Amino acid sequence: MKNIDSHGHVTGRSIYLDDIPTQRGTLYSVVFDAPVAHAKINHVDYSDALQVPGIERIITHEDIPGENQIGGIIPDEPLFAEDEIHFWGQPIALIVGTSEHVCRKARSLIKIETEALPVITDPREAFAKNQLICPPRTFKMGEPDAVWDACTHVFEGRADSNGQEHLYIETQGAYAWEMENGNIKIATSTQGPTAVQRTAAKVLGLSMHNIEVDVTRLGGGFGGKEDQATPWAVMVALAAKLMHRPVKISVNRMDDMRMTGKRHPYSSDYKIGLDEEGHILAYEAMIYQNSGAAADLSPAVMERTLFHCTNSYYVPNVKATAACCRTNLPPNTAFRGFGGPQGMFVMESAIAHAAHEMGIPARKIQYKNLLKDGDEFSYGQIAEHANAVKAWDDASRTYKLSAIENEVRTFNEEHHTEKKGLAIQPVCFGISFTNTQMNNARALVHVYHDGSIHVSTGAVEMGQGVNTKMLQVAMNTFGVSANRVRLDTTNTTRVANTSPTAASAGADLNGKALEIACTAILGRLQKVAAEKLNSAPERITLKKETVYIDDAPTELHWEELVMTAFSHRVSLSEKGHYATPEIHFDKSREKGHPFAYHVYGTAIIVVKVDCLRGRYVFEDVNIVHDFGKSMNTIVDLGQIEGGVVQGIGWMTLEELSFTKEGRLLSNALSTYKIPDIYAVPEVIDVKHLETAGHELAIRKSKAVGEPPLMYGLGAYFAIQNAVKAFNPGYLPKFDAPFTPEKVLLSLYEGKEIGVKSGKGALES
Ligand code: MTE
Ligand code: LUZ
Ligand code: MOS
Repeated sequence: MKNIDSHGHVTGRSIYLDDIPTQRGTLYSVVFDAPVAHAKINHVDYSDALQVPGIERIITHEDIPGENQIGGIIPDEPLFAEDEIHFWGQPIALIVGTSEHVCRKARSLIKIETEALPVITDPREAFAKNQLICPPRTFKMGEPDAVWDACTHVFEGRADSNGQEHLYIETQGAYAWEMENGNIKIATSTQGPTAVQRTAAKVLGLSMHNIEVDVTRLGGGFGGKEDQATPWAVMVALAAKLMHRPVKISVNRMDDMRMTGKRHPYSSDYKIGLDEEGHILAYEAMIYQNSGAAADLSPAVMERTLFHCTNSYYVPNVKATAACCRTNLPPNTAFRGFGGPQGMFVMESAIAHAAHEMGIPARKIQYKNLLKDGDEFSYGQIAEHANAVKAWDDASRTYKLSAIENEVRTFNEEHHTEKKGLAIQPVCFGISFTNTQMNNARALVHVYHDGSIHVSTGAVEMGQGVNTKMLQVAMNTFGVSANRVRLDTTNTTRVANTSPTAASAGADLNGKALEIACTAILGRLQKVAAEKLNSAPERITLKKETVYIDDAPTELHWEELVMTAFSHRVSLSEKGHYATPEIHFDKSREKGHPFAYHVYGTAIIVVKVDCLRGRYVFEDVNIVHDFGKSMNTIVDLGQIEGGVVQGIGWMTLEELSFTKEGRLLSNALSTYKIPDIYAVPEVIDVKHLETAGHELAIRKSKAVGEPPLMYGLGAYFAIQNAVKAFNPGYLPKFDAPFTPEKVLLSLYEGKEIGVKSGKGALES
């Protein structure tokens, strides 16, 4: 089944936030944000700005009727700065006027006097100064300290990974208007409609039932709209309430890049111990997360870093500690993988380090230590249906790994200014919100008496195809064709108390809730059919819009069945509620069974490095991925391709850069490079690992949103291997992204490349 949005997208008819028809009297707004990273605010002078024709009002914290507080996990973030600025780009006021243009003009006329305070941008410095968002946490299994002496090899080092700009194509935005009786409706581009509703109620001094949030779809979220779509929506809701006019905001790209948080940069120390044969006996990590200026989702991201700190490997003795370090950067937030990729990068760095010192390819160590059924994760869950070895073996066989190894070796022997590098990247990612209580969802289904079906769920469509999957669940459960089903917007009045569409769990949670609702209506229809056909309900099935008895079609058609049920006064509506069974986690012990299941896979990555220029091309990315029983192979394939390219971008080209004063330098697409069509791998081939799927996955089709991003980690190590082939004196460093500049320096590190003059200069 094709993605139900494909036609709308290519014809430009899909509705995004900025396509919503504007109402008469709509006002536009722009945020005035902090021009320094850390300071006391002495005075802000809005007088000139207010003189600009078309400016209606400038709203500050003083205008807030409720609480000036938007923190989700910890209440530590004001909507508008009051006396102090904590990051460059922090909102101070909302300028509201008759056009965005006049608001921008007014913004340039605002004068602010500040008194500088010390700026911290480095997480280790923040840690040393005890600037922590919350107490550090430690996951521990076995006792590493007891086994270091027994290890043949022990290596220690440092691994750093930089942040990542989400770069959703549709920037942040929202549109709010007042309805009757002071109620507010907000249309917004958010992954978390309930978070917007709750926070707007709090800031506006209203109750949640006064706020209706509606989301049609997002032009991408990638985690950047899990929490950080909220402030914009709340600001325009506040303006709409204060001014009794519809108010809209559509943040432009540079404002968005400057004001929003990103993937967390991490800096970590690791220690790894192995035996003679390369079995990892012990692993220890101290992980410093650069959280930015407020908590946002950082404690949850840090938690997932710990969950994934050993990736797909079984390590009997683990001690990993992570700290959320408060710096003066915009609060960092969810980004595809949610701290998992950062934790895995440290582990993969430790393995690459060990392999380098031991003079063997990293893949020998990786393969030896892959998780098997019955192995325990450091958090106490036991690996079941562990497909790590299966995926690796399948990839190795299908893509002829030994032939690739030979090909790379031969190429490197024959070429002097170009080298190839090979890396294998296994991935194991846990599915479920790590916070157990968030794993629930609801769906609302109406069957209209003409036989058409209306579906609402808590899932937000952001390009990942969740609406297509929801439609498939409804059509398959009822046995009707796709054109009978309509997926409505995500709306807090139809589906309440939702978790954000995140953690790759959107399709599982909402799909299961939808299945429950559809099955309940189906049960009633089976009864009606049984009565009408003088049969028993359990003998009735629905297929191809027809009622079957014991697999034999009858004359009773779907439309007639529905009409009969309606005339018998049978309810044709239902609300389904689903809460993932079996999962639990005890934070006091840091042990439990937090994940419904794990997703596995293996990528084989080959890169070719131009050793004169430091540039590189990814030739082949070959992946064996555990889809379970994919319910939509085209949608899922799109998720793999997008995820792996986004992961490679993070590891290679995308370089966030802040000055030490906390100003974002990579603040536009001219200075922040993401993979374009020339940078994506020449070949991405994806094969399905044949597995039974999992009962807790929707229709046994495993979650696919985030796991593929982590295949991109292999890009770093593939480049590193190419560099090693060129420069035997290179000492591996783990400092992502591996930009062409860094590659060039690595290629010549330790080599004499000074310009010689005189005889022989040309030859050298
Ligand atoms: N795919 C597209 N096209 N756009 C997105 O914004 N977000 C990713 C992933 N795939 C995203 C995407 C992230 S971060 C998550 S958590 C999942 O989709 C969320 O959707 P799901 O739970 O339905 O998989
Ligand atoms: N969000 C969240 C997430 O709140 N909890 C999670 O575990 C999670 N995981 C991935 C992405 N977003
Ligand atoms: Mo995704 S980081 O869970 O929005």
